[in-house]
Amino acid sequence: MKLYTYWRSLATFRVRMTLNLKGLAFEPIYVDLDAGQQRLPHFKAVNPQMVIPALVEDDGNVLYQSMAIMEYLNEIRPEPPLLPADARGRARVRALSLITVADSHPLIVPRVRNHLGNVLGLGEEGKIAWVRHWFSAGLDAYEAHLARDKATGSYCHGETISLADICLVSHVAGHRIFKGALDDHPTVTRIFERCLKDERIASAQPLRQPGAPARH
Ligand SMILES: N[C@@H](CCC(=O)N[C@@H](CS)C(=O)NCC(=O)O)C(=O)O
Repeated sequence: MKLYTYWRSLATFRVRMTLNLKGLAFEPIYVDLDAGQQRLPHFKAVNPQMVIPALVEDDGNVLYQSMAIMEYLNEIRPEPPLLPADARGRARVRALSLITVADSHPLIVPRVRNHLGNVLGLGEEGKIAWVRHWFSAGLDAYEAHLARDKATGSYCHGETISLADICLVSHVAGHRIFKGALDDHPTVTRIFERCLKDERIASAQPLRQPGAPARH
């Protein structure tokens, strides 16, 4: 499989974690988002939406949208399961995942930040404040749900890693890239740190990818 990826891409980070957890090898193809390579014709031919990740299977089938890719990988490679066995558990894990995938991350991607700057005239400081606001709002939602819910364990849902953890880790990593604090989010911090003890997650981190700055 070929994964179109970039060190800082949080959506691609989610897919890298999933591939690692499933023990699936992939060949990375780098798309420099800072240089706008996602808009070049050769990548547009792969994913007309001009966003990463895109995962290309050996027969040429193209998968896109991180949540769909993660669910697909979980179906074709069931072990270890990244969704609970019960319907309520699956609904909870998907709901936690969507706090970042649907309600936070889409607000901070490059094309949104570019639009805020180029079309609406927001300066660099304003754009950073915007990003921090939406990351913090997502973290508040995670913390409130995880802290009050008995289903929360060492991980977001019980004692095994699920899609919710993958999504939470990507959210916290993004928050940190933009220098956000975690002081008010003890449950999120505990789960994030626990997840990073797993090398399959740790090795997929943005700052461990080729092209990443030594520190950010
Ligand atoms: N909802 C999509 C988000 C895809 C997305 O926006 N990816 C970002 C990188 S994390 C991207 O390629 N952005 C390019 C741009 O905004 O121009 C997913 O989860 O896969």
